[in-house]
Amino acid sequence: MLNRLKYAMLAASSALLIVGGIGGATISAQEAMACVSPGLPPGTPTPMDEMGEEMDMDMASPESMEMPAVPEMPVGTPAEGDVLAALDAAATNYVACLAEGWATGDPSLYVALESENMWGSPNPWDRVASESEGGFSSVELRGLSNQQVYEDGRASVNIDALVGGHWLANLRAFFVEQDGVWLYDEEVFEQADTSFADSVTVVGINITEETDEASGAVTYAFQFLGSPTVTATEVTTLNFSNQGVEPHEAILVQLPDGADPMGLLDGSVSFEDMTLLGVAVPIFPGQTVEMSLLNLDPGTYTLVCFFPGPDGAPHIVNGMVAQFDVVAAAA
Ligand SMILES: [Cu+2]
Repeated sequence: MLNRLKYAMLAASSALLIVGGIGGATISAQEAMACVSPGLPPGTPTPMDEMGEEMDMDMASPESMEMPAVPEMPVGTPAEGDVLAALDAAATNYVACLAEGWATGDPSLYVALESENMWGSPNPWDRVASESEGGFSSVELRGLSNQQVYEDGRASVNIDALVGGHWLANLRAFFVEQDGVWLYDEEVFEQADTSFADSVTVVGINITEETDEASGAVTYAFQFLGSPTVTATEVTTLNFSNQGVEPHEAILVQLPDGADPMGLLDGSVSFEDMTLLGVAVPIFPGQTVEMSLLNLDPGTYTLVCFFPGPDGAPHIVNGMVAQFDVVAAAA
């Protein structure tokens, strides 16, 4: 269950995918396109189904979760003309299909628009299976910007999107042209532009690792630099600084009132009880990553990391969970 949760979280976070730059045009709801997707042929058996337990174990091994260092962003040149138009259309359609797929529970709508590179598997049903385990409920395109083309033939566009109603995601989405169609190929989260907001609160959070000299056991923490009580503003930006040597993630969720987050481990708090609000993944050693949230309601919020440590246990088991409260501003 835990492995499935972690996998779902990673999958959900990766599904979002769009980067937004500054100055992108806002796309109104009226202009939003309907999803155009060939879909995937039904009934294809998935290796994930067949592998079952084996896959779960694989996901839990530190080796399989190992992350590379912070990737260097390629340098491109501004996209123009037909390529620019095709890129914007492909990104807009992808987000429309993502929204429709999440709403209808049919991930094949957007998986069909992804290249084989997206998940390292030539079988897109692996992706469908992973996407079927839950995640965000909605995605709304806010703007496209920073369209670029690269020497390897790929192109990228930053997608600025509101995910699940609160998360201001900004992703650089890479596309590759195959048989005349621009397919979603890779996504890298970038910092959201929050300059539109009248009020922004930045919450500094260090991610720390402490090793017990005697046992070698590592304890992890989300360490708030200030108070873990945050006054509600239009935008709340969580600024994560990884002070450790392992990669981490920050998953922001809301649990039922009064629920103990450790219940995520023993199953007393289920998936279905939890509302996923935003993700920052991965956060490499030495890296600072921001997660910006729009109009967080007053309440208690939970941050958690499911990345496995050297012992194979998800970091939450060894301390990587924290809560903070959002309180209404004084009238
Ligand atoms: Cu972690």
